[in-house]
Amino acid sequence: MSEEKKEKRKASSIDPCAVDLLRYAEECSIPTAFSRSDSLKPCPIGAEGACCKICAMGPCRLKSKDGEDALKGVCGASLATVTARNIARMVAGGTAAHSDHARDVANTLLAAAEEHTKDYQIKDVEKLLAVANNFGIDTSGRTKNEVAKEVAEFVLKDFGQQKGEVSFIRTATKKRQELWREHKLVPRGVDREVCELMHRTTMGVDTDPEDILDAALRTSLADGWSGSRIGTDFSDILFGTPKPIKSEDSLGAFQKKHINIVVHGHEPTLSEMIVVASEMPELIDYAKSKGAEGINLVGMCCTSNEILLRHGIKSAGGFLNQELGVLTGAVEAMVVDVQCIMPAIADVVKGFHTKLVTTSPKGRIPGAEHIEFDELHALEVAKKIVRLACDNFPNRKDTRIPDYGKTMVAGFSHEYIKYMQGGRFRGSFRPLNDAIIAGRIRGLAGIVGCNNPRVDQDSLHDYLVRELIANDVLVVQTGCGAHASAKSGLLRPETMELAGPGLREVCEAIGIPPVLHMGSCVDNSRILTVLTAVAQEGGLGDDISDIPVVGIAPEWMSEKALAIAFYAVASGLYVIFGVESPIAASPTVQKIMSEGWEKKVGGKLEFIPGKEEMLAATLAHIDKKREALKLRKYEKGKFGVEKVLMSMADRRKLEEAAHAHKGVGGV
Ligand code: BF8
Repeated sequence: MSEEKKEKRKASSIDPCAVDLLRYAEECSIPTAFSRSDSLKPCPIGAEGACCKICAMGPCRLKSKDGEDALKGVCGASLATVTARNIARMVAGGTAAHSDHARDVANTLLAAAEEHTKDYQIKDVEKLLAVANNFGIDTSGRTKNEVAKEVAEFVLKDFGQQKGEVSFIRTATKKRQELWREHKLVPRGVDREVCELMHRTTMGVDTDPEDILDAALRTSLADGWSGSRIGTDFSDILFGTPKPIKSEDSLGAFQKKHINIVVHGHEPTLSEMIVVASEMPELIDYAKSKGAEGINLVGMCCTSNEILLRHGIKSAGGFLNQELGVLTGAVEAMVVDVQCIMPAIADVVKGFHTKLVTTSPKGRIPGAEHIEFDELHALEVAKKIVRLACDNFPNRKDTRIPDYGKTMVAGFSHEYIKYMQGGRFRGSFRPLNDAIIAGRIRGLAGIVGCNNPRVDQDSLHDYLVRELIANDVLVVQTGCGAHASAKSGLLRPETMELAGPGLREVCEAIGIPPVLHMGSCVDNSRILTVLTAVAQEGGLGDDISDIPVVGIAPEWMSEKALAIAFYAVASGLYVIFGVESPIAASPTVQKIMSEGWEKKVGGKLEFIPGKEEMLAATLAHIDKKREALKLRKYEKGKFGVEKVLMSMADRRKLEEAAHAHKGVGGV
C-alpha cells in the first residue's frame, strides 16, 4: 500500500485503533463502511431532499439551477413540499425506532411485575416510586410489583392511545406544555402520530410544508416525551439508575486469552441477561474447558452505553467500529438486536471465525445465525449464546488487538447530576444555575449522535468538545458522541485541565469531568429532564428555551438523530447538525425550521457543515441567551459572586453525620 493511501486512510479516523485496523483492511482488500463511502458517492439530488419517490409517476428530481420554484413534480408537488415530506418521513422512522425499543422494555417491566419471568426484577424502587408519582399512582402500602404493574400499564397505553396526551408531557415545564397545546403539538399516542405522519406525507395528502413540519414536530415529541423517556426510565427501574462508574472504551478492549463476546445494538433487555450469563461460574468453567482463561464481554454502540453505565462493561466503541471489531480476529460472537447494525458484518465475518448472531424477531440478517430472544426465557437464551461463543473459541486464528486503551468515567444520570450538587438531602440544580449566572460556566452543550464515514471518524465531536470546554461550556454526551470522547480520553476527571478557568473550578469542587456521559441515544431524554429541572430551579428563565444551551450532532447519520433533533427543537433548544443538510434544496423549508420554529417554539434546527462555524454558532447562541436573561457578560476568568460549592468529600461527611443522626441507611 502506498504511503499516500495510508495517509488517506489515516484521515478517516482520529482513533488510532481504527486507523490500525483500517490499514489491515486495506492490505487484505476487505471492504468497510469507510472504503465504501469513498467509492459510493451520494446522489446529490436525494442528499439535498429534492428527490420525490413516494409514487410511481417519479422519482421526480426537482433540483434546478433556476431556483426553488422552477420545477414541480408530475403531480405538481413543489420542492418545499417534497423536502418537507422527506425529512418528516425520516422523523417518523426515528420515532418508530426509539419507541418500539421502549415498547419492548415496557412489556418486560410488565412481565417482571406480573412475575411471568424470574429473570428480571425491579432493581430501582426509588425510581419506580418517582415515576409513579409523576402519574399520581398511589404507592402507599403496595408491593413494588403492584406499583410497577400499574405504572407499566399506565404508560403502555401511550403507544396505542387515540386521543388525549401521552403520559410524560406532564413532566415538562408548565409554560412548554401550554405552548405545545396552543400549537396543537401534543402527541396523542406514539403509534398514532407515526402512522398519521406517514399518511400525511403519502402522495396527494398534506402539501403545506409548514403543516407537514408541525406534524413532524408533534411526532418527534412522541419520541422525546414518551418513547425515549419510557426507554430510559423503565430501563432504570429494571436494571438500575446509572451513577458514575469507571471503564474503558477502545477496540483494544478485547482480550487475547479470553472468549470475546460483543453485544451490539440498542435494547438492554438481552444484553443485561448476557452480562448475567457471562459471569455465571458454570459458563466461565465452560469457557475454560475450551482453552480460554475466561469470558470477556464487550459492548458496542448504544447497547454498550446501556451496560457500560450500569455495570462498567468495557466498550469497543460506536457505530463505525462494528466491522473493525471483527477484523481483530478476536471476536468469538457478535450478538446483535436492533438498529445501527450494518448488514456488512455478515460479509466481514466470512473471512474470520466470528459468529454473527441475530436475536430480534424484527432484525434478521442473511448469513447470520438466528437465536431468537424472548423476555420470558431471557436467561436461557443468553446462556445458549454464551455457550455458542465458547464453542467457537478453538476456531480462532491470528489476532490483531490494537494496544491503545482509554479509561473513562460514565454514568451521569439526571438523578446523579442532582445528587452531585448537594447530596441526598440537599441535591438540587441550584449550584449549576448559580455557576451559569455568575459566568463561571458560560453555558451548556449536548454533543450527541452518530459517526458518519462522510467525515473523519470522531473528528468533529473531538474538536467541538475540546473547544467548548476550553470556553467554559459544560458538555453532556450520549450515543456515539460519548464513545468518541471516551476513546479520546476526554471522559476523565483529568480533562478538567483542558477546561476554561470557571468550568475547571466547578469540576474541581464537585469532582467531575467537564464532559459528562449520560448514556445511550434514548437517554437524550435525560438531557430534557436535566434542562427542565434547570428551568424549574429558577434564575435562568422559566423554560428550556431561555437557558444558554445548544444541542449538536456533528457527525449524524441516522433517522433517529433527526427525531431527536426535532423533539429537542420542539422542547426549546437550538440544534446544530453537521455533515450534509437533507433540506439544502429548499430555502423555504430551511426558513421554516430556523426563523419559523424559533418564533413558534423557541428552538431551531440548522445544518452547518464547517466545524469552526458550528463552534461560532454555538457560542453566539449561548451568549445571546445570556444577554436575554440579563446575565453578566461572559469573560474568561472573570466571575460574579456565587455560593461556595461544597466538595464531594465535605458532602459525604455531612451526609454521614445526617445518617448517624437520623439512623437511616446510606445512599
Ligand atoms: O442510537 S448515535 S449511530 S448507535 S443512531 Fe446509532 Fe447514531 Fe450511534 Fe445508538 Ni444513536
